[in-house]
Amino acid sequence: MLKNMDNNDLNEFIQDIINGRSLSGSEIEYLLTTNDRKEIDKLHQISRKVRDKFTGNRVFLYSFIYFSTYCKNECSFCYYNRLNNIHRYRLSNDEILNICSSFKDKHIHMIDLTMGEDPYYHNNPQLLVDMVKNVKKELNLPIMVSPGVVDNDTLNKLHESGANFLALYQETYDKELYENMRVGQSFEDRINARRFAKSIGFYVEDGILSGIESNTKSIIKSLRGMEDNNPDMVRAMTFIPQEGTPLENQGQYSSEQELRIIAILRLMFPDKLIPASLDIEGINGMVKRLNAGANVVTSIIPSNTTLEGVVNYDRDLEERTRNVENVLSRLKTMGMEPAKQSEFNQIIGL
Ligand code: SAM
Ligand code: MD0
Ligand code: SF4
Repeated sequence: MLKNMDNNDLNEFIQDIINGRSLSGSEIEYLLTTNDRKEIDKLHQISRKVRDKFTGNRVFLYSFIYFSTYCKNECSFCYYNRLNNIHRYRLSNDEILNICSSFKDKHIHMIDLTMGEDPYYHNNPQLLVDMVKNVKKELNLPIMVSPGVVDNDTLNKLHESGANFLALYQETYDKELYENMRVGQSFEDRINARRFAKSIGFYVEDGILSGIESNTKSIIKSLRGMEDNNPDMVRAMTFIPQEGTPLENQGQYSSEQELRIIAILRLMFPDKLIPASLDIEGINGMVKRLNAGANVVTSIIPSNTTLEGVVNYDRDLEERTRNVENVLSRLKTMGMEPAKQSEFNQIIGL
């Protein structure tokens, strides 16, 4: 499909994508399944070019604060599901604000406040609302919240208190697969929470897991499902089996498929935010994802904390290297640089 295109054809294809040409089902299927290395390399190259038309060599940086790892849910893929017998923590407000103050003037464009569906907050959402207010006061930066599914009243209050972005990943739009992943949770409630958030002015991130019992058809369904809901940010994350979970022994997948999906996402959502998460393979993984067309680096964590990630590739490592300084220096070697805060603010309507 791509490898036989000469430079003119490629430029025309890129221009069509930028002008809103959508990929057909069979094109997506081909790009997901071809084993031809030249095609895959071309796909990545085109995706970078499409990205560069919108955000050039500039990258957005989100720092990640997983402030409570308690959770009432039983997601079969997740280390923090309530049945897993693990060490958990819930940070105090002061601890959270201290971490926030360490991000001052560090080129961080947004703070992601993430939690498990911790009953402490879910039964008293005002605590979450107050925390958002405090973080806003401390840093005056855009805030992403990743609280799981919360009710509309809480979404309203979070937005009024300064939360700008809601991250809530469907994981899959294949309903049968969803039921095996987000065990006991409503498929529709999750979609509706995202839709309501968008309707009141939140920017919204959706995402899917790559490499989890899925076949090409279900991946296409998921890509289309995300498209239908018009998210502002879209992600694919490689499923990494977690100790103590029902899917613990479900093989370790390579990130190749995620990279391909990132590149396809860039063609489907040319001007949207697409993250390169540090949580899966650290800084080297960041480079691969940016080279596949991503334009955001997420899951930045200071080196001197015991904060957890979600997949947490560095859970057992002695040294944590996914701090903002390392991100910045690696971006430089790639010829990329952090965007200005004003560029990010413009994207999220500030
Ligand atoms: N508890 C909230 C929720 O579930 O929406 C917030 C946490 S959410 C940001 C955690 C996300 O990390 C999941 O939605 C999933 O996409 C990803 N994740 C969790 N476990 C994972 C795993 N084992 N491998 C890859 N991604 C995983
Ligand atoms: C990441 N660990 O970007 C974070 C997380 C939640 N909004 C994001 C999955 O990898
Ligand atoms: Fe809880 Fe979120 Fe993990 Fe599901 S993905 S078990 S809701 S922390």
